Amino acid sequence: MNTQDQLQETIELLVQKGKGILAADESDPTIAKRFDAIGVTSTEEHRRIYRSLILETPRLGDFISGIILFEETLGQRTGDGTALPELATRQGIVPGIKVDKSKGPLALSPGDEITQGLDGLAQRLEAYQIQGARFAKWRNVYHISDTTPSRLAIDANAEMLARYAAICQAQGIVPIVEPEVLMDGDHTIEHCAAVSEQVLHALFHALHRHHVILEHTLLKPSMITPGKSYPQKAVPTVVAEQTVRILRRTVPAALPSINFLSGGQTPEEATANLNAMNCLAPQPWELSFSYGRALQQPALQAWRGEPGNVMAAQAALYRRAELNGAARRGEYRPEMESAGG
Ligand code: 5MM
Repeated sequence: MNTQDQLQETIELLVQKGKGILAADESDPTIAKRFDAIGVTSTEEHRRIYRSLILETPRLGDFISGIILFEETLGQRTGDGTALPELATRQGIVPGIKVDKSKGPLALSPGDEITQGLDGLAQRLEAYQIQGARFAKWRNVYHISDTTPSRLAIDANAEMLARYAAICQAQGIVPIVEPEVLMDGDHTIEHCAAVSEQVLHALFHALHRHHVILEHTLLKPSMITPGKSYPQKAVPTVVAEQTVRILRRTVPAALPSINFLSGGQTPEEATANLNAMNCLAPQPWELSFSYGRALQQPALQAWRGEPGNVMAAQAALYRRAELNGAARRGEYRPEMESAGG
């Protein structure tokens, strides 16, 4: 199969009605934080057990079309020796890989950050492909304050994301581009909208300059909300209107799907906000999810590292995926949160 056909096939597998992507690509420091909260030490074996549990969830592929894995997970196996990417494929879930090497300060630009990982990326992708990865993800972060993100941070980060995306596509790997405008701070929803608009404009200009094929690219943005410390939360209809308004101004119709991150929203908020967007008039792209915390939090709470809790954790994950599947179709109702739905 040539590279273009490969990209097209992966896109068709990832973008399916009623389904979204599960982000299980927490780096070591991040998964350590998640495990700390449930009293589990983050050893390689515990991470293997937990991520096997996720992928062994019966019928997870009903609502999950792709899973983003961390490099370590790509090489891990279940208790019976099945490689985790192979297990994903058996569930009808496309395995993908986080390829950025995490963020750090942007030199001489106080308060801004930049993501690294371009060196050797083409070679790493070849190895990941052999291990089963068909798509990749790279995350940039933007801090909202009176002085950030600076113009420099917006442009430099857009350039990095575009170069990553081009390298992926050259090798037949579908890139997910993730420009995360962080929720930290007490900014208004309007401030978040203004920053997001600039970030997305710069990103799509850079993708164009680097010859990235939008038909074979997925966008993973944050929703437009007030900052976490802003005194009032925005209701789902307001988040939906603000988010879709900015996306319509900045994201070309050629892009097949927008898969949101949850970014610190509760599982219920993330589902309700996605649902509200899918209740608006039809959009040029699919509106879906690529949640990490908003899908996994209830499963982690149910598991707590106890072998006897595995089934309960899987049931919690399946339920959250099912509710987001409903939100994908605009059919979620908050009453569905109580058992049975
Ligand atoms: C923003 O984080 C991404 C989506 O997760 P949430 O829905 O929880 O916001 C997530 O894929 C993230 O990029 C990975 O967990 C890797 O993050 P780190 O910080 O470990 O590189």
